[in-house]
Amino acid sequence: MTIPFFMPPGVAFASGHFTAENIITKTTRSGDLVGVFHDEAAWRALPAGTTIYQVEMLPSPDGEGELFVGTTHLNPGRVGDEFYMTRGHFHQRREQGEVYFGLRGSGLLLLQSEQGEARFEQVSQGSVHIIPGNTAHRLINTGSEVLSALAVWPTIAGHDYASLAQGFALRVFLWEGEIQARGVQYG
Ligand code: PAN
Ligand code: ZN
Repeated sequence: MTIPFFMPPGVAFASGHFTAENIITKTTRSGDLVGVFHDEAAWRALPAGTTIYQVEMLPSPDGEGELFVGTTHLNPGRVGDEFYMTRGHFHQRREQGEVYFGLRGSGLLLLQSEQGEARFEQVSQGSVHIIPGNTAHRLINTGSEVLSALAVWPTIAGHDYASLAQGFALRVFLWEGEIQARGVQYG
């Protein structure tokens, strides 16, 4: 008997690019990241149209129990001394977690609790990151290649960017030729 089958979408694990119809893409440019980088003068000097990262996603149905699958491609580069990074967010539904898989490039996943405790996980090809609920997350590209990470998260999770208006408690810079993290002073 011939097995009836449906041809599922595919992902090239070397790059994170999907093969499917109706891929959704979103580009985040320097000009979209107001107030995200520490060195405002360096950020202003960068053309607003500079692509910092792109997300490609498979279309998914809405609703409880459904999942999104998407890849973030974060370019290498720095604004002043600070490495390119995603905006970062809590999920609107705070209890919802997410899984990231490192595919190429090298960088850091910055995780932060609602109490403001921050920590890093090293992202590289094959790394698996289980982001618990109630945890804000941001990717930082500390390498010289594109950093691509595949993510799976509940469609109901939503994104809350506003709660991080003050930013994360740690920033990552290239300082005297070394990758260094620094605590952020507020006030
Ligand atoms: C990811 C992120 C993606 C872009 O798909 O949305 O890396 O980062 P920002 O949303 O912070 O701009 C994810 O974590 N989804 O939940
Ligand atoms: Zn997320």
